Amino acid sequence: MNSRTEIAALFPATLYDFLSSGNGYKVRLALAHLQLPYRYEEVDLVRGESRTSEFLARNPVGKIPVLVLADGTVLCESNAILWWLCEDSDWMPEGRLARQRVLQWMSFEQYNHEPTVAVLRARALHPEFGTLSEAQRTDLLKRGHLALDVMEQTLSRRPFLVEDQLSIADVALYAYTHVAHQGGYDLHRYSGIRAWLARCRQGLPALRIDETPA
Ligand SMILES: N[C@@H](CCC(=O)N[C@@H](CS)C(=O)NCC(=O)O)C(=O)O
Repeated sequence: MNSRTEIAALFPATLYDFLSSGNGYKVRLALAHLQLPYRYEEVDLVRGESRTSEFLARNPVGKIPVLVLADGTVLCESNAILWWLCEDSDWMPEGRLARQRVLQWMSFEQYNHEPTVAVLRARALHPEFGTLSEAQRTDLLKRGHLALDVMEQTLSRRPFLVEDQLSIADVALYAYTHVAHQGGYDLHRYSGIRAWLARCRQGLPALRIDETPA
């Protein structure tokens, strides 16, 4: 059995997710791309459903997305799930150095981009998560724009983040960048990022972030 066949045998899976989540959206995009069947289970974060004992038994960190495979194996952390799903797909470059670059961008996403860009958007979409002070908002806007500046430096020179093809690094960063304006980020100043978003859209499945998977 090759590993794609092994993976297919672990589906249908169940994805625990929250529709507006970019972290969940990364996994939804990969599952659609690989045409792997799954059941979508909404976890209402506004109602605290990620902190119930039932949910914490699956992921003690109390966060979606969580993918539960048909044999009961539990996968957590959006980028680690992306890696597991796509390791031997056309969304993963082959060279050792290219894979290092993929992980480098995915680490950047989790450390510099998501904690700023995603947080302001989440607070704008879901005021129930709590309000931020003006100083906190200003700081997140500044640090998020710094992360976008870093992406722009690369994307004004090349079509995708790693080599010349769409990879899971692009998927990881597309998820919150394409909706960054919802958190107040100004994408007009980033022509390289805007052109990259359009290129990503061409290679990604036609599934919007706010669209419940079929
Ligand atoms: N590093 C995690 C972050 C996941 C995350 O922050 N999930 C948020 C929604 S986007 C969540 O579940 N929050 C619920 C909570 O903290 O109670 C990943 O990439 O999967």
